[in-house]
This record gives sequence, structure tokens and C-alpha cells, in this order.
Amino acid sequence: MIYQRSSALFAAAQKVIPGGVNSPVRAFKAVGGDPIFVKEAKGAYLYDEDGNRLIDYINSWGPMILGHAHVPVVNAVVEKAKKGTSFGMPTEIETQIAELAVSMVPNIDKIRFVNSGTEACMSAVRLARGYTKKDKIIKFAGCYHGHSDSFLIQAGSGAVTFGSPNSPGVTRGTAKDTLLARYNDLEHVESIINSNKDEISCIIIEPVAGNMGCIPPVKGFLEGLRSLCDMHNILLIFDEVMTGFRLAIGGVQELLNVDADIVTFGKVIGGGLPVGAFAARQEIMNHLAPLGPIYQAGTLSGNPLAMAAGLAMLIELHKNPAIFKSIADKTEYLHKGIAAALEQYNITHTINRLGSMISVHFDKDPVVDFESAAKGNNDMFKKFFHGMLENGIYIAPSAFETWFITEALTYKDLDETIAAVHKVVKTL
Ligand code: HOZ
Repeated sequence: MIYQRSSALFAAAQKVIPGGVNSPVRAFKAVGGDPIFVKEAKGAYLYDEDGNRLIDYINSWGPMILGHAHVPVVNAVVEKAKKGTSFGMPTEIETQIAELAVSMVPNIDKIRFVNSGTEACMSAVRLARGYTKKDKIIKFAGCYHGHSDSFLIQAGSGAVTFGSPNSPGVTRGTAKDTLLARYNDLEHVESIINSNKDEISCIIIEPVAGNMGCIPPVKGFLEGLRSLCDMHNILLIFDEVMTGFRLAIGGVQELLNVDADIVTFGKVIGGGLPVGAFAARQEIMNHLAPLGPIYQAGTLSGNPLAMAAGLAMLIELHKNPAIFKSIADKTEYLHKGIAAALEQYNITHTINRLGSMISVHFDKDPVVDFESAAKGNNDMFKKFFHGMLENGIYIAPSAFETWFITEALTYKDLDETIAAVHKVVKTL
């Protein structure tokens, strides 16, 4: 494939945008080469600036659960835009999407909309601290909750991809309030709690991790966190930015039947526009300004275009909950096809999958936490990535990212992808 125009656009971008991108993983540094510049996308396909068609397994890192440029979502945005794009005043559609979201997700009474998953997680932690009147938080190595200061301690996703899981610029004061635990290791969490008695406000976790590849929780882990939180007056925050409205209509709380105290959302809830949200029972949410003293605000929060996209998306999912099984089935089919190809050529691998999230790791051991995710063979991943790209398949340009499956993918697309894997693994 030819990527001449993408490379020229990247060269121009680098002169005026740091690294040529507005979010680091996009720069392809983890896999080498120049990033692909997208011109447009429809359904399961991306069309780049050089005229190549790529089958997309990133789907904007999750939001495009029904495929790109999904007609009801696009129409809702276009119609809304004709009536004004931002008011900084309340609009009816904010209540409509809030009512629908609250009806779909267990265990929440009220929801506040913000502009990104980062904002949602940052605000959720402030709420937890204000509510419990305690300062420290527990996060897990390899989990990524956006780029706010408290979370850039052993963070996953781009932070680890670029070797700065602990970012310069985060003060020692902030870092000391973030306690770091091993994912899927309940005893470790318990020992941290015991050494910080009555100081921990919340545990924040991706209940199915998606930022060190896809790592599902082992049996009993989330349930154990729930009990520890109950025992020690700690709030449990599920960061469902990736998993919310994707793994089940009510997210991981519903799928794995574990209650969180605060849930954060992003991605699918915005239908591809910049939306984040955080939600909880009303006894917690009522502490937020203007009802309570915990401050949180935003000019573009509840923006009408963003709300229109999000509402149209949630309506589609609400009308047709069979989508969740359909995308999980497609993901299982892909998993089996990739595994068969890798086995045929004796390539050491582990594939992690839950619902419509999947990641391929070039290592023989189970990938259950950050340490096991980090020891995969990255050189092999790079070759795999570029081989797939050459064959028109766009997967995440980092071994620390999850692939997101969309309902727009047909079984023909999946077969084309599996055929590409067969071609590529021969060369690994
Ligand atoms: N860190 C994001 C995925 N986990 C990537 C966001 C982006 O580059 O758009």
C-alpha cells in the first residue's frame, strides 16, 4: 500500500503540533513508521488520504460500536447543529440522555456530563475524596484513567507505550496520594489498605482493563474489591469509559454482577463526539455543586451536538440489545481464526478477550496484569502490526491497546482479516 500523502501530512503536522498528533499513541512510535491520516470512514472501514481502504479494529478507541458515520447518529448531530452549537445554558436533551442512561445502568440515580473520559475520572475522584473526606486513592498499575495528574502513576495506554507511565510534571504531593496496586491481586490491595488505615477515599479500576491490552478480572477479584471497600468505607469507582454501553447494556456492573459506587463513562456514550460522564447513587451525586460543596463545571458540558450524538447512540443500543451478543460472537469468531493461524505456524501467543474487546499478546504466559502484559515480544508485535496494515487491516498501533469490535463488521470482513493473519504470521 502507498502512504505518500499520509507521510507528507505527518511531516507538515510535526512542524506545528507536538509529535504531529493530538494524542501520543496515534504517532505510531511504538510500532515505527508514519501514522495514517484518515480522510473519511463508513461502517467498518477507514479510507485514508492515499485512497486505501482499511478494515478498522480501533473504531475511535471504542465509541464506534455500530460503525463509522452511523446514519441515526449523523442525522441527529446535523439536525441539532442547525439550531445552534453551544449555549452554556440547560437544554432538554441533557435530561433525555440522562434519563435513558440512568435507566440502562444499574445502581446509579444521577449522572453528570463532561467532555472526556479524563474529565469524568478526575471529577469522580474529586467527588469520592469530598464525600469520604479522605485524600488517598488506589489505582492499578497499567490501568489508564486519562491524563489527569493523579492517574499518571504507572499508567497504561500511551503513557506506558512512550515510557512515561509516571509523567514529569506530576508533583510529588499528588503522587504520594496515589497508591499503586497490582491488577487481579486482591491480597496486594488488602495490604495497601491495611498500611493506610482510614486514609483511602476510593479505589479506581477499569473493571475489565483495556489499556494494557484487554485484561479481564479473574474470578472473585471485583467481588473482593467490593467487600474491601464496604469494610473500610472506601468508594469503588468503575472506570467504564471503554466498557460502558459496550460489554453489556449496563456495562461491567451488569455483566459481572458487581456494584460500583461511582461509574465513569466516555466513548460509546458520546456516539463519537467528545463526551464523558460520571454517575452514582443520589446520596453521593447530591454532594456536587450546585447542590453540594464539591465543585465541577464546564462551558461545553452537556453540549447539544454531543448530547444529540450520545442520545441517538444510546437509543439504538436500547432498542436493540441483541447487538451486545452479536459483537461478542464476532469477536469470538475472530479470536478463533487468529488463534488457529498463530498455532499453525507455532507462534507463541496469548489472546485475551471479553465481549467485544480483544488483544493479541506475543507471549506464552497468561496476561493478567501490567507485568505480564509488558513482557510480550514487542518486535513481533511491530511486525504483526505492519503486516496487517499492508494487508488493509488497521489494528491498534501498540501492544498495550485493545481492539474494539463493531457491529458494522461482517463475517466476510472477519474472514478477510483472518486470511491476512495467515499471510502475515508466515513472515513473523
Ligand atoms: N490512549 C487512548 C487509547 N487508550 C488513545 C486515544 C487516541 O489517541 O485517540
